[in-house]
Amino acid sequence: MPELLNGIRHLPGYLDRSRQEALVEVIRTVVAEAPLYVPAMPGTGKPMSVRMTNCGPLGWVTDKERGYRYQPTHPATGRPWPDMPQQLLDIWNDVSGYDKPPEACLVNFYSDEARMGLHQDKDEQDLKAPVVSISLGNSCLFRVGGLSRNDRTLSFKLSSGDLVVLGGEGRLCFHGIDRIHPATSTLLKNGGRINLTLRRVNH
Ligand code: MD3
Ligand code: FE
Repeated sequence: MPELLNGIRHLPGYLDRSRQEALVEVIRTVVAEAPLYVPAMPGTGKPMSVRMTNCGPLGWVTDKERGYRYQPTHPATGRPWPDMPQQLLDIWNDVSGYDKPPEACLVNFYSDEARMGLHQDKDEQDLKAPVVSISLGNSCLFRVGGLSRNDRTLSFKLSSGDLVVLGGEGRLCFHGIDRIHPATSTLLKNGGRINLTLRRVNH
């Protein structure tokens, strides 16, 4: 099912094992420079179960006081985010069909117990640019709906090496991660799942 909803393309097995391993190494380097942190929900301050960091000129962050936003520095270290690795630019150029490079790569790390509730991604100025999602490690149950929270949803599995390109109408669909399937990949020694989302933020 390459085309799920208008503009949502699933590319199963896009990355072979050696490219997955190379990306994990790249992400280890990013995390060494920009440690994973626990994001908090705006207003309540409730911690999210997913840990995050970023690379590229901008990073997506959230905290209790200031909420969801993009900023050029890490919230804990105050340092600029690490450079966007060439491997990620190559993937963007191959699948996005977009003429400008991504400004942010959000790195989501899921323990086997972590989840991400149903939400829309609309913190970007440039909503015409697609979002490119790369899955590494244990597989997960991904859910995608429509433009309203109450619309019917469709669930499918994302496995290590899969890409999803969210463009067109699909760009603003509600989506979330219902569960991680433990022990379904040997890529990450300590289990869990990594998702990378490449995004254009500004016009
Ligand atoms: C569908 N991440 O970081 S990526 C997120 O696997 C996020 O970590 C999930 O949702 C994850 O915001 C899902 C796939 C994804 C990303 C953006 C989308 C699916 C999307 C935007 C619109 C519709
Ligand atoms: Fe999202």
